[in-house]
Amino acid sequence: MKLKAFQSYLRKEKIGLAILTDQDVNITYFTKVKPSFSYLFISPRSANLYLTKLDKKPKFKEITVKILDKDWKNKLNKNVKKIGLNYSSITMAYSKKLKKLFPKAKFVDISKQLMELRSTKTNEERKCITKACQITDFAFQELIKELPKKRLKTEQEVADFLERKIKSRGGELAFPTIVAMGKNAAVPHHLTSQQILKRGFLLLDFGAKYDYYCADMSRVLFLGTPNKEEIKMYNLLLEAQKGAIKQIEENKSFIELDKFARKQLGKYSSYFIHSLGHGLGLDIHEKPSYLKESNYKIKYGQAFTVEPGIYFPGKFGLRIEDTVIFDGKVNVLTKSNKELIKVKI
Ligand SMILES: [Mn+2]
Repeated sequence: MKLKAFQSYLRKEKIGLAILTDQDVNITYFTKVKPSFSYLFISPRSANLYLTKLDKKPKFKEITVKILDKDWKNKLNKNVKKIGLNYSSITMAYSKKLKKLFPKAKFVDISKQLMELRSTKTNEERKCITKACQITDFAFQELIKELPKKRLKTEQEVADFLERKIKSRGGELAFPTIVAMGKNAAVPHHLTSQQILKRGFLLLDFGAKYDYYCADMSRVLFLGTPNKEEIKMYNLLLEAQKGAIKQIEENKSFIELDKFARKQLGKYSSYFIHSLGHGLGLDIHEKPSYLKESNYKIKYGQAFTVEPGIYFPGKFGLRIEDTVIFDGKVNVLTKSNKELIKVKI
């Protein structure tokens, strides 16, 4: 992805070399591969991916592949004065090693620049996120067909089913699937358990990952027949979610969008205990953020979620979430039905 843009940043900041280490997801960002072990060295003019002999050697136009042989360190240019490291990924151990390897260099943090680059997506990234969302929709659709057959008995079995369907379409998991029955859903990050399915709201928060890119979606089903109060709460949340999506426009701040959703919930807004969403891409949580302190505005190419929720401890929890991408207008990429689906039990 935006390798050239990153290199011009290095040039501008007079950073002779940026080093990304081992499990840094930014290696995948620039190379579109995920080696079992690697370093990526990027200078203003070149980029070298160092691999062990254990991985398949990828072919690139703009990146040279080198092998971590016995004397790879001796072949490095040690005269570089300023080296950029990703402080939010590198371990202390690697940082120490590199400081020893380049004793004359000054080290600076490049984490912010990497986050900013990734906060708006290229067309290629957009395609991967779109595909991840399609696989997510597919798994949900299959679940809707499966649930009335009453073969799935527990939260865990529902999660396993969704995950199997994701994998059957070439996807991986963007994060561990949350399946929360009844009062379990009052904990937004409930750990899927052996809880037996029964009458009540069933919350699903899950997503596929395709070509390293994440989708994120939450839906709530009702097992059995909901009462008036339950339908009212669900529809209140649904209107807030749809309303917030309609408010998306260029240069509006994410804080404002968050505030709008809260206002829609009226007296129930105190039960909305997290922010309205998050950016996503290679990571399930990345920039842009809805948080006050980061003060992001809606820009072309951003991919993010819109996910208001209300949580009543000891009773139930609701969250409706879509993944969207902004390209002058809002595109909702997760297309699964949001009306309250009732499943006979
Ligand atoms: Mn989410």
